[in-house]
Amino acid sequence: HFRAAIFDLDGVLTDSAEEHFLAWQRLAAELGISIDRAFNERLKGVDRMGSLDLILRHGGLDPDLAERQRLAARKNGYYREAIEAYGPHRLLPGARRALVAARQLGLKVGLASSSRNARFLIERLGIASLFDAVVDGSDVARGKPAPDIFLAAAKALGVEPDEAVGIEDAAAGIAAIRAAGMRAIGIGDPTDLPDADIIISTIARLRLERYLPA
Ligand code: B16
Ligand code: MG
Repeated sequence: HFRAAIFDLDGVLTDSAEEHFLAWQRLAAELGISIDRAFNERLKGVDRMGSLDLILRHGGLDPDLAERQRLAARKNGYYREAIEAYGPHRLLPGARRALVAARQLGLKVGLASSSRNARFLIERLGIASLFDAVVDGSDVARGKPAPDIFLAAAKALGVEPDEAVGIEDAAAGIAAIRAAGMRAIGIGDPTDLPDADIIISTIARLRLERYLPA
C-alpha cells in the first residue's frame, strides 16, 4: 500500500502552467510563431529547452545552441516577472489542504517538478515546509517523460516506487509516473490524460484515503 504521495507543481498546486504558457506565447510571437492552448498541452511538464525545441520545430526554425539558450533565458525572464507577484493566494483551491491531508494520513509528501523555479515558487506559495523532499529539473539528468524526477523523489522520501502515488496535470508527467512504476492520478480532462490510472477534475477533489487500506 501507499507510503508516499508525490505532487507535481505547475498545474496541480498552482496555476503557473498559465504563466508558462503566456511567457512561451510572448516569446513565440516575437519569433513570428503562433501557439495556442491546444499546442500548449504538449509543453506542460516538459523542461525549458525541450519546450523551446517543440516551439521552434512547430515554427520551422532551427537556431544554433547559443541562440536557443538566449531564447530560453528570455522566456524564463518573462516567467520570473510573472511569478514575482506570487503569494499564498496563488495556490489552487484545495492545494494546501491536499498536502496537509496527505501528511495527516501518515504519507511522506514529495514534490516532483520539471521546473528549475520550483523551489522559489513553493517558498512564494508558503508551502515549502509541507514537503519531506523536493526534486526539480536541476537535480536529474532527464526531465519528464523520463521517470528520473519521480524516482529521485521516491528515493529521497525513502520509499519504493510502487509504494508511491504521483499526481500530475500533464501527459508528459503521467508518462514519467508510469515509467517510474508508480500509480498515476491525473488532474484535468480525461481526453488529455488517457494513461492516468485515476482522473479527477481538480486538486480539491483529491481523496487519498480512498486508495489506502481501511
Ligand atoms: P522552468 P511541472 C514544468 O513544471 C512546467 O509544467 C513546464 O511547462 C515547464 O516548461 C517546466 O516545468 C520547466 O520550467 O522553465 O521553470 O524550469 O509541471 O513539472 O511542475
Ligand atoms: Mg504540471
